[in-house]
Amino acid sequence: MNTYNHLLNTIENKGAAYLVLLDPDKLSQEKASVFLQHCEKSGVDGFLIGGSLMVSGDFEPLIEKVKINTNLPVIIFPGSIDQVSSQADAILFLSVVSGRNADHLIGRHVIASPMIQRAGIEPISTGYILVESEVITTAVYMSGSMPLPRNKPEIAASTALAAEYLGMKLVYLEAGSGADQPVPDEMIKAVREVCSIPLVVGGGIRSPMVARDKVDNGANIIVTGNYFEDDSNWEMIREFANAIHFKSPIEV
Ligand code: 1GP
Repeated sequence: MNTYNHLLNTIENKGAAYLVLLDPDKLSQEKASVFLQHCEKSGVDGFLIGGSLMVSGDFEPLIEKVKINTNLPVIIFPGSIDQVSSQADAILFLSVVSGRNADHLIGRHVIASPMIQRAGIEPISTGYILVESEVITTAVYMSGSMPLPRNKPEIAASTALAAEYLGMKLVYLEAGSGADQPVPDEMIKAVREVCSIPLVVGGGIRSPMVARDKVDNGANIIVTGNYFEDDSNWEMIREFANAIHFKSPIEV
């Protein structure tokens, strides 16, 4: 089964899917194996790997580590065109549809497409919507585009619908890694009302309750990253997974 269908099945069977974002700059090689195995045992459905700006360059070794330590899918979440690897299962083929920077709407894609085809990994076309947060996030800055105003759910809904009509397979509402405020519930609801493709929500989600609110308002896939950079929070992974998998929580 391809990764997109795996995500669709997970959404169908568990209510919603839970992906953990791994930032190669932040997850130490020593701790990675323990963390990855813990994620799998706790009910995580897959990993996103990548970052808007990658400094350390430990991208390939981290994908390899996931493959050695777990059976979960690895989906590249690329911040730039050098984040393509044949070791991954899939790549989010992100078009920053909230912005008007042609390079991030289609330009980089022209360069990346042959690389993805050569790598033999599954591209999952994704309408990526950067939502305004209190601070300028790395994703907003690096994309050179204006984020969508957080108090304008109707713009988000129209943008997401346009992405669906363009044939994209996912819509991703992104508040930005480490955002003070996650994507507002009203915005998720407005997008859900008009869109039928799965809706990914990430950025600034730091509690199972907030994750569940996002799902209750229409998110189909929840992404968390930052919160687990502190290993004292690892014990919460199962609680996140259970809050998100409302149809089939794991017995504790
Ligand atoms: C993925 O950027 C997010 O969409 C991850 O955000 O690091 O704030 O959880 P956090």
